[in-house]
Amino acid sequence: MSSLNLEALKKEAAIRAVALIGSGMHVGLGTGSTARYAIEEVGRRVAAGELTGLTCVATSEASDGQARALGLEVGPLTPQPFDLAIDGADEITPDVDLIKGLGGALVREKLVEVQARRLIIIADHTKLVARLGEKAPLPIEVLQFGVQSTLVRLQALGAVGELRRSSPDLHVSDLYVTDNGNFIFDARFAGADLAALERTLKGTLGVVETGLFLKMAERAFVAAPGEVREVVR
Ligand code: ABF
Repeated sequence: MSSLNLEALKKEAAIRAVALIGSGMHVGLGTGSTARYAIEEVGRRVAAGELTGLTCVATSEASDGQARALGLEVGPLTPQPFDLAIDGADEITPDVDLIKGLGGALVREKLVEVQARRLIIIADHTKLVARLGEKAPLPIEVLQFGVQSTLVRLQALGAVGELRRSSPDLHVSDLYVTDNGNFIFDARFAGADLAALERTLKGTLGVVETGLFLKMAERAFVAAPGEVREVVR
């Protein structure tokens, strides 16, 4: 499938999710190329007068900038629950368990989306998997201080991987730094039950957060050629 068609599918899924937003809602805005279409559609609906009184929180500096440029009211994360949060994912199981974080925003995404009454995931069909870890690595956000010691701890748990670089260009060696000033370790755990691993990973010194979003999402709109499937937990 051409990348152009894949972008069209992402946009279709995004429009379906944004249709769930009503005036006056408090909305979490995700991060990544699919979430970008959702933010664009929210901006379109607000500009058309279809939505009023929205308050938003973005899950990354990039999404914050895009939303503000579209005239959306974006504020800091407070304990106020979100009526709805919309975000992308890297892998989606039939139970709507997710791997997220290839967009580098997993910590802020989890902090926002854990407060959402409804977390709606949007994706193209390439994100569907039977089991987490099939295609995508598991991003793990780690502190910069003592990072090599943290990697030794993760490798002792069976993790194989590398710290994410700021560019796929082999000549660029500097490491990707998240909005929170941390590194990301993209890890693979051969055949492991990632859900069982989540608690151990969260208890590992130096680990800030993992890209496992388990039992958090209500549903996913997954666009495939000719249809948008709804995967409901
Ligand atoms: C964000 O969207 C990240 O958690 C996830 O990695 C990314 C998916 O990006 P894209 O929509 O560009 O595939 O939520």
